[in-house]
Parts: sequence; C-alpha cells; structure tokens
Amino acid sequence: MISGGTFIASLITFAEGGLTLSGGTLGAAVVGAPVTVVSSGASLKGVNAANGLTLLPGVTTSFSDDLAFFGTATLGAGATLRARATQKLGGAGTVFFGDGASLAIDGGTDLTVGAGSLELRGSNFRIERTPGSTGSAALNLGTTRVVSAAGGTGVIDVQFLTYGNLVAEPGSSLSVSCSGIYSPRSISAQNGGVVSINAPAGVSLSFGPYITSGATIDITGPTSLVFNSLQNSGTIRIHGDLNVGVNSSHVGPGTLRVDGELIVDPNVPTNFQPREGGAVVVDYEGASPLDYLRSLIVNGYNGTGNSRITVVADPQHGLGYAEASALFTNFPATFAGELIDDTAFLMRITRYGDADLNGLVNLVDFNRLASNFNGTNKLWSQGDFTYDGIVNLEDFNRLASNFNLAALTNNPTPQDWANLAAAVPEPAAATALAGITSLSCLMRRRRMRYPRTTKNYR
Ligand SMILES: [Ca+2]
Ligand SMILES: [Ca+2]
Ligand SMILES: [Ca+2]
Repeated sequence: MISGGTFIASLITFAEGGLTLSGGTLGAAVVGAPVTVVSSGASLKGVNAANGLTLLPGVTTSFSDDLAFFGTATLGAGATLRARATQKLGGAGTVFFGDGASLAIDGGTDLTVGAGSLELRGSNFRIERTPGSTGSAALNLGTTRVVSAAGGTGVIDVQFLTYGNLVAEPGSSLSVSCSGIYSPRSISAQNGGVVSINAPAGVSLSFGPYITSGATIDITGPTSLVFNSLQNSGTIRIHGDLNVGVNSSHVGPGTLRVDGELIVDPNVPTNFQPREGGAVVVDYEGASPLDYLRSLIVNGYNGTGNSRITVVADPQHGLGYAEASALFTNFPATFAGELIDDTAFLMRITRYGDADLNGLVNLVDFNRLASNFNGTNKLWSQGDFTYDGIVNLEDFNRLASNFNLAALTNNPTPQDWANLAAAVPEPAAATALAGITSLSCLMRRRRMRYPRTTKNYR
C-alpha cells in the first residue's frame, strides 16, 4: 500500500498480492501483480503495470509521462483516468470502462494511444476534454487502436481526433464529436449498432480501409468525405458531400444517403459499385446532379471513362435511376427506407423494366415505357433500360423478360401477357404489340436453346 508521498522505483516485483495506491504519486514498473488505485488523489507518473491496472469505482486518478499496462486496465463505474500532459497510453490489451467511467484529457494535452492493438471498450463511457480545462484535447488513436461501444452509449468528445477504428457493437451507439482533423481508419456499426460522427463543416474526412454498416452510420458536418471501401448492409447517411476516390469502392444491399454531392474521382479509374439490391439517395438542393450521375452510370454500363457507377454484371438486373419528382407526387416520400423530398436523385439495383424502382416489374412500369416509346433523351424511369437514351424494342424486351417478376418469382403466365397487351396505350400500341409478338418468338427460341433451369431465364 502506498498512501502518500512520491514513490519512484525502477522496478517493483511481487510474488503475490499486489500494489494498492490510495494517495501520493507512483512511478515504477510493477510486475508480478496488478496495480489497484483505491481512492482519488493518487497519481501515476511513468507507470508500467505489467499485470494490469484497476481504478475502483468512483476513483479519479491522473497520469503523467507514459502510462503502460498489459492485459486489462479496468476503470470502475464512475471512475476517471485523467491525462495531464502530452504523453502516451501504451501497452497491450483492453481498457475496460465501467458504467459511467471516463478518460479525461486535459486541455493542451495530446494523448496518443500507444502501440499494438490496444482497445478502449465499455458500455456507457466518455472520452473527453477534462471538464473545466481549456485548450485543445487531442486523441491520437493510431492505425490499429479500437474504440468500441459494447452494450450502451460511448461518447468521444475531443477537439482533435486522429485515426483509430470506431465500433458500435450490437445494440450500442458510439457518438463522436470533434472540431479538428479527423481521419479514422474505419467506422463500423455492427448489426443493431449506431455510429454518429459530428465533425465540423469545412473539414475533409478521409477513411482508410473502410466503413462497415450493419445498422446505421450517420455522419454530419464535413463538406467532403472520402472513403476507400464501403460495406453497407444497413444505412449510411452522410450529411455533406461524398467523394469516391479509390477503385472498387462499393456499397452492399443497404441504403446510402448523401445530402450533398456524390462525386466519383475523374482523375484515376474509380468505380462506385452498389451491390445486391443496394439503393443510393442523393438529396440535393439547387441544380440536379442527374446529368452528371447518369453519365457515370452510362460509363459503367459501357465500360468507358474513368469515373463509373456500375453494378455486378447480371443479365436480369441493372442500376435503375430516377428523379424523385418522376416517381412520387406527394412529399416527403419514402424510398429505400429514407424520407426524401422532391429534389433527390435515386438509384437502386433492380430488375430491368422496373422503371419506378419499386422492385416489381408490372403494368405501371410498362405504361411508363409505352408512353415514351420511340422517344429520345429518355431516362430509366421513362423506360430506357439500355442506357442509350432511346426507348425502343430493346428496352421493351428487357421489361418483358422480367414482367411480373419481383426478386425471385416465377415466369409470367399467359394471363400476364394478355394483361400486358391490354394495357398498351395509343399510339404506342401497334409498335409495342409488335414487340410482344417479337418477344414471344424470341423467348421461345431462347428456351429451345436454353433449358428453363438456366439461371438467366428464371
Ligand atoms: Ca433535396
Ligand atoms: Ca416497378
Ligand atoms: Ca434504350
């Protein structure tokens, strides 16, 4: 037990028991047993706790010089570990925050979380500038360190945050606020988890490896956000511009929402690739990005240009796109789980023929095609499913081959074809009905060559 004064030693070795600190200052390497701080007022100065460190509940302990531990550092409920000068929190293992525990960084302090795969993890915790202190508190997480909310709400609220991997585990939320440079290596919301990032306007956020969303990631503030890879089975909302800057960036089956501009790097071959039913909402104000984004989709389809928006090749599915105002009449409307206004550009991987992007190919879609038949400068939502701007028999055939199909339903029945024929409006009727005839012949010929079990014709 050390209860007062200053105790500096190069090495303290225990065969059993441990070192208990109730006051004073400890500066030593401690091996063989853990260090336990039992009351506030004690401080650590250059401590290396080789067998772990514990702060009992409610205890506040400050540290200066480097603090290292190996194994687990446990901050009891309501305990505070306070960083008092530019230094490093090092070691290997996990800092576990008890309920309401915090890591406080004094203003003017630059705290680097040290080498290795150190993890800061807990249910309800805060990492913040020491209340009442002034100046910037900086947290440098390096490239492999993890801050993970597990079962509650984790808060990071510092002036500068750099690097690190930010995780919300299932059922948890991690809320990050910072006013300075911010460049996390990854952000991950596990299934049922939420990550909220609030960065200042005017900064550019750059993500190293990836963003992974199994639930919700909400990013507010930056005027520009660059990412390398995006795996999205949940929802990602970016309240600012999104720059896609590295080849093979992609999203999964979730929804990506950008309240701003979606920009795909024109300088190097860059491919933005929604996948497996993924939807993208670009909620703009002012001029529509339609021409720009459509050109990237056309690039992707034709394999031309540096900047591309593509989908994985599939004879039955394409990347549908539409202005919200072309699909809905009442706003706010709901698309892919997102509330949208009448100035939004929408993309979704869906079957060819699904002009209104609702996931089904039916008479409503056919009517859109028929009313634009033989037109030029047309969009997907008007029946151009081949990305050439023209609505003709090729587009009709794509629609017809998916008619009455949702995700994985059966082939159309004779009654479906009759319904389709009956729905053809004038003046497109003659042409389109000719198309049906052609299509029927085509389908019959194809079926002779390909058995019905062939995947492409299911
Ligand atoms: Ca809008
Ligand atoms: Ca449809
Ligand atoms: Ca066409």
